[in-house]
Amino acid sequence: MEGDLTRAADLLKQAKSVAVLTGAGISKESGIPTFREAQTGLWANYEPEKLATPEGFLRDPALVWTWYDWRRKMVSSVTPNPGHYALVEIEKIVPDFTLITQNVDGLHRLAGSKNLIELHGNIARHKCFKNGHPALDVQADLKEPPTCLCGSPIRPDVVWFGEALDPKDLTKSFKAAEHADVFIVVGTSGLVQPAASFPFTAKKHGAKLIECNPERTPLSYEADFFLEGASGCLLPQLVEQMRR
Ligand code: BV8
Repeated sequence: MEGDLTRAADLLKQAKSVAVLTGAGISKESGIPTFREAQTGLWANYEPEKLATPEGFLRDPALVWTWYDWRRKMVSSVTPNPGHYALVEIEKIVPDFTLITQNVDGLHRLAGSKNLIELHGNIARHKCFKNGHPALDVQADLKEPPTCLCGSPIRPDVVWFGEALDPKDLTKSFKAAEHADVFIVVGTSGLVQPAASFPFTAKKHGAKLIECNPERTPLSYEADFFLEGASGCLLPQLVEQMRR
C-alpha cells in the first residue's frame, strides 16, 4: 500500500491536469452518514432513492421536506475534514484542477476548493418546484414545504433521481475527465449515473485512475492505483508525498 501511495503521488506530481470525483464517503469523517448507509432513526424504513425523487416529494411533501430539514441541520453542524482540505492542497499544486462532487453538503466549498462542480446541487439552497424560482431565507423546522409567491411548493435545490443534471455542469465534467492526466475517485460506490461514468471516460482518454475507498467498487478493477482506506487519512498522506 505504501508503494502504491508513493507511486500515485509521483503521478500527481508530474500531472498537468487532474480531475477528481467525490461521493458521500469523503464526508463520512465529518460525521455525515453516507447515502446508502442505514439511515438513523425515523428514516431506517425508507430508501433514499424513494425520497430523493420528484414523485416522492409530490406523494408526501411533508415527509421529504422534513428528511431534508434533518439533513440540512446535520450538515450545518459539521465541518470539512482533512480529506476535503487535502483536495484544496492538490488544487494549489497541480496546474489544472477540477473537482466534481456528487455531494450536496457544501463541505468542499467550505474547505476552500475553487474549481468545483456541485453536480447534484446544494442542500442549503432552495427553489420552487414548478418554476425553479430561487427561495431565500427558508425557515428551519417547518413541518412541510413553504410556498413560493407563484403558489408552487418550495423544494431543496438538489438534483433528484430521474431529474436531468445541469447541462453546463455535465459538459464541464466530461471535458475535465477527457483532458485529465490523472483522475482521482474518492468515496463513491460508483452506482449513480451519469457521475459514475466520468472515471471511465477519463480512462478511455488515457488518464491514470486512482481510487480511494475502504471498499472495492465497480470502478476498482479499472483503477491503476486502489488506495484502500479512509480518505481523511489517505488524501493528506498523498499530499505529503507530493510535497517531497
Ligand atoms: C439522470 C442529490 C436523466 C439528492 C443525488 C444510466 C444507467 C443507470 C441508471 C441511470 C442512468 N441514467 C439515469 C439513471 C437513473 C439514476 C441512477 O443513476 N440511479 C442509480 C440508483 C442506478 N440517475 C439519475 O436519475 C440522474 N439523472 O441521469 O437524468 C435525465 C435526462 C434528461 C431528462 C430527465 C432525466 C440523477 C442522479 C442524481 C441523484 N441525486 N443526490 C440527495 O442527495 O438527496 S445522488 C446521491 O447518491 C448523492 O448525491 C450521493 O452522493 C450519490 C451517490 O452515492 P455515493 O456518493 O457514492 O454514496 P454511497 O453511500 O453510495 O457510497 C459511499 C462510498 O463511500 C462507499 O463506496 C463507501 O465504501 C465509501 N466510504 C465510506 N467511508 C469512507 C468512504 N470512502 C472514503 N473514505 C471514507 N472514510
